[in-house]
Amino acid sequence: MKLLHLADLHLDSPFSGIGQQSSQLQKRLIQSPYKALEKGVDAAIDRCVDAVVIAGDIYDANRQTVYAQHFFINQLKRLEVADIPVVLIHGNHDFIHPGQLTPNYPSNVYSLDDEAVTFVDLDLKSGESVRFYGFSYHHRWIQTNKVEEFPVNPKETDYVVGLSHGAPEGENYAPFKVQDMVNKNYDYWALGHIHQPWILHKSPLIQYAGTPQGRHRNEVEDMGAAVVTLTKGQPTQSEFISLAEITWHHQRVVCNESWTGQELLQALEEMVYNYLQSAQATGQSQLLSVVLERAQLLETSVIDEVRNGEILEVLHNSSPSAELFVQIVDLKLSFDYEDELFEYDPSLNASYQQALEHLYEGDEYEKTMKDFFNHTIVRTWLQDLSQNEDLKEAIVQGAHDLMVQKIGFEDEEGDYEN
Ligand SMILES: [Mn+2]
Repeated sequence: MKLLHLADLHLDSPFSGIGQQSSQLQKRLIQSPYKALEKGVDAAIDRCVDAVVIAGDIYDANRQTVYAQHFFINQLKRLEVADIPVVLIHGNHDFIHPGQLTPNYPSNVYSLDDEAVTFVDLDLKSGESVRFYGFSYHHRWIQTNKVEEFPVNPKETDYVVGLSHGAPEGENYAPFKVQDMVNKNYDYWALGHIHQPWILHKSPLIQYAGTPQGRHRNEVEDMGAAVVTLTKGQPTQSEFISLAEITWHHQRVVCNESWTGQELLQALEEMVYNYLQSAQATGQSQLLSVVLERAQLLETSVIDEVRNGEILEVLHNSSPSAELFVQIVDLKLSFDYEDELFEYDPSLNASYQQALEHLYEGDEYEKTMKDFFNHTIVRTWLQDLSQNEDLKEAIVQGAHDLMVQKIGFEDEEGDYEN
C-alpha cells in the first residue's frame, strides 16, 4: 500500500507581515501553498498512490474564503478522476465551528469530522484493505490525550493507519506520548501540526510530514510531503518529496571592519547571486533572513543605513517579478558583546547558556503566555495571537535582552542587538 501523507497545507495564509514590505512578494507567497498542493496532487497521480491522507490544517483559519475551498475541491476532484481516495481531518487552525456546513466533497473524499475518534475502511485497488482512524478539532485547543481514545488494532483490515493533529509537548494540541501510539499496533501514524518533517518512531513509522510550503522565516529549508510504502513483513519505506514553491533560509554574514555601505551592499549582492544559482538548480525561489554579525565593527552611518531600511530598499530593486527570485526579507544587526560576558566564569557561562537554551527551545513561552492567551477577551478579539510567530519571537527576544540587562551587563547604548 502506498500513501501520500500531506499535512498543514494552510491554504488562505495571508502573509500580512510581508505585505507591509512588498505587496508583490505577498501575492507570490499567498499563491505558494496552493501551488504546493497542486504539486502534491501531481505527485499522487504520477506515483499511483493508493490513498492520500491529509493530517489537518488544510486551511489557515476556521472560516475560509470561497477561493480556497474551490481550489481545494478542484484538487480533490483531480484525485477522484485518478481513482485515488482521500482521508482528511481538521486541525486547530481549520477547526470545525458550530453550525459549519460540511463542504460538498467529491465521492473519493472521507472526512473524519467528529471530535471523537472515528474510522473509515477502504478497499484499495491493490486488493488490500485499510482502516483509517482519526478525529477533527471542534475547538481551537484540545487538551486531552486523544491517543487514549484510539482503539488497539482490531485486525479487521490488512492495514491500520492513525491520523492525528497534535504535539508531543505542550498542553493545547492533543498532547500525546509516542509510546501510547506504538502500543496501538497500527501500521502507520500520519501526524500533522509540526511544520517540519519529523520522524518520532521507526517501526511502526510515526511521523510528521511537515508543511508543503513554509509560511514564516522560521520554517526554513525545503518542505514537502511523505510518500509512504507499507508492505506486509517488510520495513515501511518513506520518501520525502519536495513541494515548496518558495523556501526560507537563514544566513549569517560576518561584518568586516572597513566596510562602507557600498561594500556591505556588494557582499549582500554576491550572497544573493550565489543563492540564485541554487534557486535555478532546484526551481524554488528563496527568501533570506540575514544577520550581520559583529555589527559593532561597522561605522555608525552604515549601521543607520541598515536600521532605516536603505540597504534593504536598494537590494529590493531586483523584486520578485521574475518567475524565480531570491530576496532578503529581513536584515538584522547582531552586536556580539555577550559572547564574552561570562568568559571569566565557566560555570556561570554554562548556566547562562542553559537558560538561553531553555528560553528559545523549551515551552517557557507557552507556559508564561497561557493565561493571557486563554483570557476570554484575548480569545474573542485576538484569535490567532497564540500562533503568531512574530509576537513569540519579539517576546522571547525581549526576555533575552532583559536577562542580559538584569545580570548587569547592559550595553551602554542599550541596543546590542536589533
Ligand atoms: Mn499547522
